[in-house]
Amino acid sequence: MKHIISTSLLFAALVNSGFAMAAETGKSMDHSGMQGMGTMSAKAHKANGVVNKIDIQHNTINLTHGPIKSLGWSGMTMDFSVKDAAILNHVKAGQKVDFEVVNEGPGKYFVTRITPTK
Ligand SMILES: [Cu+2]
Repeated sequence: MKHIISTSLLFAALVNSGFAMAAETGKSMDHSGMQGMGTMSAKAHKANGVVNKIDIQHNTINLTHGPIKSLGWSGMTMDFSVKDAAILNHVKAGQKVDFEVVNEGPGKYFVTRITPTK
């Protein structure tokens, strides 16, 4: 009985250390991944387009944008979210704009900068 207990404890210890190592590896991989993203100019994808509609209440802007090579996108009309609705105060519907998009996961695209095209 004592032997069985100590074996299961050893097994548990091995499993735990295995998980700990996996977690550690995952962490360091995430970290290096983030560092890599950081060096790529904060992953801001530059684009241009035309403003169709601004929704301050929902922090969204609908844009018809040109191709965004760095995202592998062709031109299209779509909604973007913004984290800071204040950036939408400087543009209006119908305007040509230059903007930057940050991708924070599947389907999560945020406009972080937007200015009227000069
Ligand atoms: Cu698009």
